[in-house]
Amino acid sequence: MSKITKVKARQVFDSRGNPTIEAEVFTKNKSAIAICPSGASTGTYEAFEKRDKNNKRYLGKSVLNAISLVNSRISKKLKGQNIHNQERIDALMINLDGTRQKTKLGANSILAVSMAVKKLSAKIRKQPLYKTFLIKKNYKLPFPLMNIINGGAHANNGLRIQEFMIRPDRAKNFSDALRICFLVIKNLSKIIKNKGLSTSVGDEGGFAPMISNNNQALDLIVSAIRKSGFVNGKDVSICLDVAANELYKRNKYSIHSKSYISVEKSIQEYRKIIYKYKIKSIEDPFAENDWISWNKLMKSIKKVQIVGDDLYVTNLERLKKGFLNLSSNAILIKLNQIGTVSETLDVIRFAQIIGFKTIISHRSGDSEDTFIADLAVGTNSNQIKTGSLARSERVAKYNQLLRIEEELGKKAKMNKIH
Ligand code: 2PG
Ligand code: MG
Repeated sequence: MSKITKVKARQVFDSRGNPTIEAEVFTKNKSAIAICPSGASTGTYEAFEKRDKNNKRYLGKSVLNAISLVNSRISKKLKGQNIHNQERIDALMINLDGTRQKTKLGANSILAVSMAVKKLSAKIRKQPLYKTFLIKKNYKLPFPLMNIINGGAHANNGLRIQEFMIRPDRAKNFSDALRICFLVIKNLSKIIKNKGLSTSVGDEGGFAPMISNNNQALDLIVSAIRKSGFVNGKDVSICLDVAANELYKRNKYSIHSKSYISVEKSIQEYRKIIYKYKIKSIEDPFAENDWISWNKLMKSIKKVQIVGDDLYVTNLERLKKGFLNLSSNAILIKLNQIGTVSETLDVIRFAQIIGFKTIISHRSGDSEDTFIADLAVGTNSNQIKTGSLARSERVAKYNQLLRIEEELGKKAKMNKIH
């Protein structure tokens, strides 16, 4: 048995340049590190991210208090624990915190430690990380939901929809999936440039041209897919994250333009763009408490993946509610929305039992940590959403998936999306 001897945290920076926590967990002669990511468009029901609001040295964004809690209380509690007993370690931290949303210790402190424990356990067993989750054989590679145009809270261009993504539905393997996305992105870059627009990128590496109309963004993507020699809706599909929490006011939404319209009208507009642009997946089409509208949309469209992100916040209770309410058919999984590896795996397990697609996701503020790439393979998740082929913190996850694919060799198969 390998026992934890110490847990140490330090302040590092995320891809937006904001402070975040890196935890390092030690046994007698080994250690592993993990970095906690951070969102911009967060759900109200997410686990709590602890920051030093009153410390002006880092404009209220430092995580020094959370770090000192890891170094004192968490370290003391976990000392002597068996590194391979992830569930017990996570339970000890959950109990030490004692609140529903992990407000005392902060989900950022707890998660960084939880991920580092998982990594160290794999390292000690000399196993690749992806082999230590739910799946023990027949590993499958996830389809990338690759972000190519950024809007909403991830850019300052005025686009209502937060993420415009592509999914290479006919890719034969993961490297081929990346090659297809690469071609579309390079062609999109040319098209954007030819229109005299900027090819600078947003928080998740997708282009952030100064346009403010959803259809204009969708038209650009359709042209790029065509220019790359692919058929939209067949070889490559367009997928969206509306992040509608940000576009909601008094039962109305401003998804399709700046003006607020009713739910019925919003659904009509959704149907129009789904048909016109052959959209295959829509995340957070409505706000986190608007269960009725989610259900209406599910009933009025067929064969489209409807993904709950802020709706579920990787929380088992909310997922159960969504299942009973028939709110969606897929769930976005973000470790830091719930705060431990064990709870995340519980949610994935349940989602797969009820037939939901599971999509492992980065956060808009992310790091070089590639934990989620392994998590996607190790849980047989159909898709991974981890930004564009730009910005190292995004590309790092894709590169890790390429390594895993190479290691699996001939056994590597793509997951199913239908
Ligand atoms: C989302 C995420 C990730 P954020 O809404 O799905 O793309 O964004 O991390 O800002 O919540
Ligand atoms: Mg989202």
